[in-house]
Amino acid sequence: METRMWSELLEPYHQAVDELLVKFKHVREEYNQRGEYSPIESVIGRVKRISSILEKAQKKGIALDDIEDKIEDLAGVRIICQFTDDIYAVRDIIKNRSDCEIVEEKDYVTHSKKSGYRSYHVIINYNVETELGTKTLKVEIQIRTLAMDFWATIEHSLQYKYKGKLPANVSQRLNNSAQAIVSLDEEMSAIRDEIVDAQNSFKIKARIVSEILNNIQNLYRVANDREVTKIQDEFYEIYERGDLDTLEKFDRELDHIVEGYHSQSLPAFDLGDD
Ligand code: 0O2
Repeated sequence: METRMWSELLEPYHQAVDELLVKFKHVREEYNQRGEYSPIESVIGRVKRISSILEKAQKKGIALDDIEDKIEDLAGVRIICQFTDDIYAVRDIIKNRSDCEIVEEKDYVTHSKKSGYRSYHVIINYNVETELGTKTLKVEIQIRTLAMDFWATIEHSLQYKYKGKLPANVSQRLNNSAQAIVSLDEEMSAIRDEIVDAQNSFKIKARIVSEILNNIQNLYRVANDREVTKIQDEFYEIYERGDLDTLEKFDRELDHIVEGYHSQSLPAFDLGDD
């Protein structure tokens, strides 16, 4: 196939990956905006390199004309989660979307591959709107935890280095580390609530601090400098104490002060994020 033909063939797959990355990032944002824990930690994607396509086609005896039908991961999206349970939550999110039709599922999480590889794969039919009309193509979505991703990335590099023929000692160590990854995921799941609580507190604190600083900045435009400096010092003192409840109370009180100035119709000021 000529290079130009490859580009034409792969262009809709690039579009599909780009679109799905945006969509899944927005799913995560929606959870964050609602102040809820997002089962999606991060999303990456790629279109398979031509050299990898040729290699796979050769390995599986696929004719070049059948590539689109028979290679399901020309477009690949990887969704990384924190905990094993999140993988199934993400699978359900995909199931419920009207723009993704799941055509195949491979659960390598419960049934790991012989290599020790663990990940949940879904193959979807996805429509892209092209200049030539709607094109339905397959996208492989790999869903895995951070720990599973770490293992798979290392193993993939080693397989590449040794051209698929891993020395026995490396293979043994990879097997051991695959076991360690299973234990790590189990341990993390056992303290999931603690971890999620800590992460939520961190996010809440970041939001409150940003609100307070925004209000203080706005007060500088309308209030007496000495008064605002006093408020700012008070904020630093509360911040250093690190008590979230007191910080929240201070935030509410500051809101009242700002509203007070606002209702006095003093110069309008921006209460949104700068
Ligand atoms: P790349 O470079 O990631 O694109 P198979 O017949 O098993 O070779 P198939 O039928 O395409 O492959 O489906 P499968 O087994 O679900 O694997 C699809 C993809 O999952 C692979 O794509 C890898 O990305 C990943 N994967 C599967 N098994 C392993 C494994 O043992 N180790 C690692 N690190 N990744 C794996 P490609 O095309 O093989 O590779």
